[in-house]
Amino acid sequence: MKSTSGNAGGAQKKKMHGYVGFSNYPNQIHRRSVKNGFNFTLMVVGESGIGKSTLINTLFDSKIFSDREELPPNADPIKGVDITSMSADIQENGVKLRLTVVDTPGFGDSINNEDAWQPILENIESRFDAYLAQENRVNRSKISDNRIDAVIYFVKPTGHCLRAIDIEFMKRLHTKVNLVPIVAKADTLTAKELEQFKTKLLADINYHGIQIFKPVSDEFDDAETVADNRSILSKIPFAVIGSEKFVERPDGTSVRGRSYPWGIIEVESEEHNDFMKLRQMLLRTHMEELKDSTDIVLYENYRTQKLLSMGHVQDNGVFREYNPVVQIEEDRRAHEAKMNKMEGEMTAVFQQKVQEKESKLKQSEEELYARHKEMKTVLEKQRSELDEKKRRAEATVRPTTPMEQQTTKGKKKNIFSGF
Ligand SMILES: Nc1nc2c(ncn2[C@@H]2O[C@H](COP(=O)(O)OP(=O)(O)OP(=O)(O)O)[C@@H](O)[C@H]2O)c(=O)[nH]1
Ligand SMILES: [Mg+2]
Repeated sequence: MKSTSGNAGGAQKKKMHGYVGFSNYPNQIHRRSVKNGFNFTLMVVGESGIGKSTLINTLFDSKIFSDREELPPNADPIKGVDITSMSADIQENGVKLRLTVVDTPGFGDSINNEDAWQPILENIESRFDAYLAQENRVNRSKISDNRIDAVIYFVKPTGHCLRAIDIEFMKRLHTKVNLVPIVAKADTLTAKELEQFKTKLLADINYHGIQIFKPVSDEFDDAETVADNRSILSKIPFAVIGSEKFVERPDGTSVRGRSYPWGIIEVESEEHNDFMKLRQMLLRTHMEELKDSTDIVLYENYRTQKLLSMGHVQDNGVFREYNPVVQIEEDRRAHEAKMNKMEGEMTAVFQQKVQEKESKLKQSEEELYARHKEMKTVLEKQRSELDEKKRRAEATVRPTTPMEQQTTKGKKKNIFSGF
């Protein structure tokens, strides 16, 4: 069929003569986004006391997690992983963000941590399931999205390679969530130890084929974005420190950091740790990419697998462009094929019937012939018997010559004359 645009396969480039206004579209999106606000859901995973709550409070510069209540000395320790979620509405320069942080206290605290990843994976999948159920509803106008956009995985600053629990966790989850591994409490290692530790971690991650979230540039990115991505990439896995406390610098100003007998470590100093790069990636430059990757790649894969496992199959026919001429031709061909099939079936039935009749006729002909032959034999036999009888009868009643007749008469007389 001929394309009505006159340019099948691609749009024509047209030069405009004046301002019509669609270049304002990004501003419309911006206005609507500011009005509606954003959602961002983060999960933090790492063993108890590794600094999860502190880092989240430091990242968002607010008390998302309140100070930990000390457990009474005789209280039962948490058994297994206990997943809790915390939401907060925060605002910056008029932009509203509904932040949800999912905490996983108890991870890695048991004696046997073999299955520590399990409840976390189940939680992530149940959020996908909830989203899928909403998508399948008749009315989809209000879908609440509670899917996890990123997991910050806290690696213990051991200075050695990744532990079995770290590898198992990341291997189990990397296809379900954007993984952001970080070296926690980076101030407990020297700069050299940190550098070596990061190299080892990256080597382990690559060796085990674990996919972690990394910024990627493409040909459409401007030079600034490409440079930003490169500098973020160079710091992965981020080695960070967290602190909500302010410390005094030698010049008298106070900054968030940690103070030691030998000096202070500033949270927001790029020379002291990678906190700034982590925050930049999560909140300033790649939040939308994390959300996109969750929605378009991770959730989509999960959804496909789930629906296939439930027995759904994709009918690509419904996605074809509708062309009435092609459709009529296809219908005609289908009808012809159907008629041909019916005709073939009818011919086969007819031939079978003829064959049956023929063989029946042949059979009765043979029977008739056999009977005829039998009767003929019987008749022949009767005839020969009759012939025989006739012959014998004729022989018995043969006529006498005149001499014989005289003799007989005389004899007769003689017979009677004796009386
Ligand atoms: N040296 C050092 N200490 C830290 C750092 N971050 C947090 N801490 C300290 O570690 C302790 C535990 O921090 P939290 O943030 O409560 O740790 P958590 O991981 O939330 O612990 P749970 O909630 O029990 O799982 C606190 O005393 C923090 O001050 C850090 O970067 N460096
Ligand atoms: Mg905590």
